[in-house]
Amino acid sequence: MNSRLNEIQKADPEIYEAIMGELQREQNKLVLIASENYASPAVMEAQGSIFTNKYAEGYPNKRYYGGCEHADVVESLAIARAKEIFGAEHANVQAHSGSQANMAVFFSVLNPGDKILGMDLRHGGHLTHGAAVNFSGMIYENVFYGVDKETGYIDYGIVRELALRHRPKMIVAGASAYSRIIDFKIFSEIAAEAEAMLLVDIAHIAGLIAAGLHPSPVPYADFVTSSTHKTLRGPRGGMIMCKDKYARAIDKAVFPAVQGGPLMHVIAAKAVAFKEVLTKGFKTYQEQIIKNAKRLSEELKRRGYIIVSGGTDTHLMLVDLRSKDITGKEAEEALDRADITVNKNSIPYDDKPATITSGIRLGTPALTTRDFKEEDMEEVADIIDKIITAPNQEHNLEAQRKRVRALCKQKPIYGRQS
Ligand code: DSN
Repeated sequence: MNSRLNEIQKADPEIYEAIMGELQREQNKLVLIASENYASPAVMEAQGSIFTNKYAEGYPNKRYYGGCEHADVVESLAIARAKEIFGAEHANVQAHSGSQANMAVFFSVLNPGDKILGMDLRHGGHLTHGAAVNFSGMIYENVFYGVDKETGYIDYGIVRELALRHRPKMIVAGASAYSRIIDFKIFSEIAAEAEAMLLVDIAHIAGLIAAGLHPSPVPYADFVTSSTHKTLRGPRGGMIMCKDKYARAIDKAVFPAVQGGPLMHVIAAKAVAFKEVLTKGFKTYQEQIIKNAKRLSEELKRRGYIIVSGGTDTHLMLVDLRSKDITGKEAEEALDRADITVNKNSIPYDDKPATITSGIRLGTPALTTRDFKEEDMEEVADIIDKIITAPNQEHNLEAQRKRVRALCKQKPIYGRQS
């Protein structure tokens, strides 16, 4: 990896220093942010490739620029592989991000003022599922469902009741901080009953679905969107899948409605990542992500932590810190000082603002990429507990930092460069 940065070092020492700093950070800290991962060297090579130079507005064999013959190969492969992985009728791989994928879906079939029923951001939904501060909340009318206060699970009875009462044009399923299997079949039955379309945003669980470890929404949903860099472990980006009948509308919504030129270097990297998904090792990796998350959740529970919904079926968990007399913000900061990276996160029915929160969200995709197994999760849980128990004692943080360093050294993410 280093050898390719000689040119940056010469041309822009400040950026070089920042990249080297990031290399050290990724190498020497434990990343438990549920939405982050480490893309493979092949994915990063494709993303850093000369395809960054090419304009290719349009779609394969229907471009607005000459010289797209190689871009066509790359995008056609990415589309074919995406369709193969998920069994989709149509795939668009040009969305620059998961948010833009969702925007394109809304633009393809909704009009300003139409009603959307989505999961409340404060209960684990995503900004683009109707939050007031987001385009989805500004342009459309929004109604929200959440999770049950006692169980922490989605209450499908309430989703149905809301759908029949409000008659949204679109129902959005999918979440950023929900640790349980989502029943997409029930969602599709509710959508059919309410005569609504169904969009499922699988950004977080795309890798699990690709590996057959979480039920797929593709047979049930009108539209399925995802980012490509979370459990799927590709480059930072987005994608959309849909039924054939929406193919033209989706392609037109992505380009020219929402975006201009596609990022061909990112699409090349998506194609490489999709090829990796189609290998046998990918399923083993996804299985290990779930095993690690379950073990981490159990180990934290053994140490007196409350996990929202009581545990996890996926790659993430929400830790309710109210029993530990520490806010999410304080926990995030203390963990960071001991070289563990997490994000503070609202828990359902949180009485603290999103800038403080009563919880943290933990995920295992990145640690699993660096080959952490269940037994390592016991050590990780113990370190987290020790930090949260005495977040202001410098000697304690130093002791935990040493344990983090030892784990990182045992399981380096970037060979032995640092
Ligand atoms: N911001 C992402 C996450 O962390 O879940 C979702 O887009």
